[in-house]
Amino acid sequence: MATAAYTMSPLPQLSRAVTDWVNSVRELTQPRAIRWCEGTEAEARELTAQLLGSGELTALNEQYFPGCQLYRSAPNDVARVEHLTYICTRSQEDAGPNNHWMDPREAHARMRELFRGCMRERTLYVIPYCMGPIDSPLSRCGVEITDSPYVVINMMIMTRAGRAALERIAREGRFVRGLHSTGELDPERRFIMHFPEELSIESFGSGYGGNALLGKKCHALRIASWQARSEGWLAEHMLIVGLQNPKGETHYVACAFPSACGKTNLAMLIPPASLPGWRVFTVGDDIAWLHPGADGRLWAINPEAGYFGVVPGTNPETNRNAYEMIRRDTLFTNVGLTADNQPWWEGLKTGAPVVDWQGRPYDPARGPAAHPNSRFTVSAKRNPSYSPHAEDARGVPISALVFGGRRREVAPLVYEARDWQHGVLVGASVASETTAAAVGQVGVTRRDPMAMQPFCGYNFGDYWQHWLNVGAGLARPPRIYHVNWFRRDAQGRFLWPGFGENLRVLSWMIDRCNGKVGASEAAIGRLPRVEDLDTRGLDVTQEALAALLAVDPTLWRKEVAEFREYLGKYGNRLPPALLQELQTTEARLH
Ligand code: SAT
Ligand code: MN
Repeated sequence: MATAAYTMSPLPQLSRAVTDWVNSVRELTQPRAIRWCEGTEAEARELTAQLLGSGELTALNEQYFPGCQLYRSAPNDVARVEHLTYICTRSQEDAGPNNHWMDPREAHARMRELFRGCMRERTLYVIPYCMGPIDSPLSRCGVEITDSPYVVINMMIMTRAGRAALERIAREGRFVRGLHSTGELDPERRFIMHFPEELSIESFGSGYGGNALLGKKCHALRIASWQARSEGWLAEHMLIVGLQNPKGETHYVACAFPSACGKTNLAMLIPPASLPGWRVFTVGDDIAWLHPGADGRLWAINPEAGYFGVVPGTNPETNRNAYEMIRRDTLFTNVGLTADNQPWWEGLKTGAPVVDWQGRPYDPARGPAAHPNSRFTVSAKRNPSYSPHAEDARGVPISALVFGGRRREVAPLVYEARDWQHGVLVGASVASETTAAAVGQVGVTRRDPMAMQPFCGYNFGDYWQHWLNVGAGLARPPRIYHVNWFRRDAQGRFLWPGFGENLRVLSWMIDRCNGKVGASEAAIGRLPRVEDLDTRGLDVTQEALAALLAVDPTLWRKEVAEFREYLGKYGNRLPPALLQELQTTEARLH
């Protein structure tokens, strides 16, 4: 029985397919009201005012943080839950050993029971959204249904949400269906289910980030990676940054690092004073959709419209752009507060916390003031380094792809793949120490191919084959690199200063793309010699530089043996070309 009254709006008339689906969800979830999101600023203001009124949001200091609010999530709902995230394909093999799998019939049945009547006394929000510039043929659309107004205001920042997206859906007919309810926020009744064959997502029991903002990881990575394979492109966990050299030439680079490994900082990099004349432009900080262009190059769009970034550590020295960006019109989640109601987090050099992220009086004995995975949500337009080409319908051409992880040892500062095929092996071999972005132990090294371990919506074996196919079709493929900003010395100290200084490594890559600089051949690929890097004004000793660029054959033989064992899980889905590349590397190491 239908219980909801429509808020009068012409939106339900735009797409029959969307309205039919909304009606069937209404029957199942029994909301008190339905609200279709137009996507206007007035609507965002009204929702925010409503949440401030109900106490779900706290207004922050108007003088120093105008238009900013604080949201506190449930203390047991602060990160992605990979162990409760499933890919539900008819065949388990298609989901692959890299995913938790459930039969789609069983998953739908379970979710139906969770969703049944779950929105009684709540409003059902319909959020039509477009991932990517609204007029780009590379963009794809979806609709999220949710009972969380917090999700609505996040989605309005993170995507192009509202009427224009629904009009596009009405024209195209195809959209990803995402159904979300916070349920009771009970970790025992929490699931994030993906049905790539149906282009749909069902998420229950969490209100946090990647579990609940379904346009982000669920759609733009897990479902989109599946869509991308069938359509001949790549959906990747990559930032996109434009680097303009002192001569005025701009190269775009896309970099894949696991969550909370500095993608946002690299995307907003500020050139060090010792490298004058460089400018850096952000296209995206988390996700890249890469399409082969008619010119044989790879073209990238950022499907997102905002940033959902890690707050702790942000300060004027680490990322001045981000620090400035989040001082107005920003939604903070799970940070602490100062006595005068300013947000506070670890790594901020000013102010002092009096309230922690759970709203309790701050007591260092109880842990940090801000949760290590506390986040800011802010429009990309607030970014001082936002690229003038970020909204280009055709995207930006990519000169280099970069993979990386957080490794104390083994991986050198940077190396270059011999060619695309070898580059796919390099990407597949990424491993990284875990961070607070996902529930679980922090700091253990795990394999994270292409930084997509939590996000690839199908069997990694098929995914690597798809990567090989895409590269084979490119007349002018980007060069492929691996970086490690996190290498340490025997005392555990970082060898590389990171942040703005990373530009020196990126500039070597660009010079390589232009054939302007040398490299030395190593077993694992090509490395810069110390003299190939621009080290003017760099405060790193020669010994540290040598250590950063060293390849220890003993450690690497062990690394490659572990990787070979890992690949074994993929059995006959493993592309033979990848094994061939592995053999080549092994032979060179012996
Ligand atoms: O998945 S989230 O969007 O919550 C953040 C991340 O892990 O990158
Ligand atoms: Mn991410």
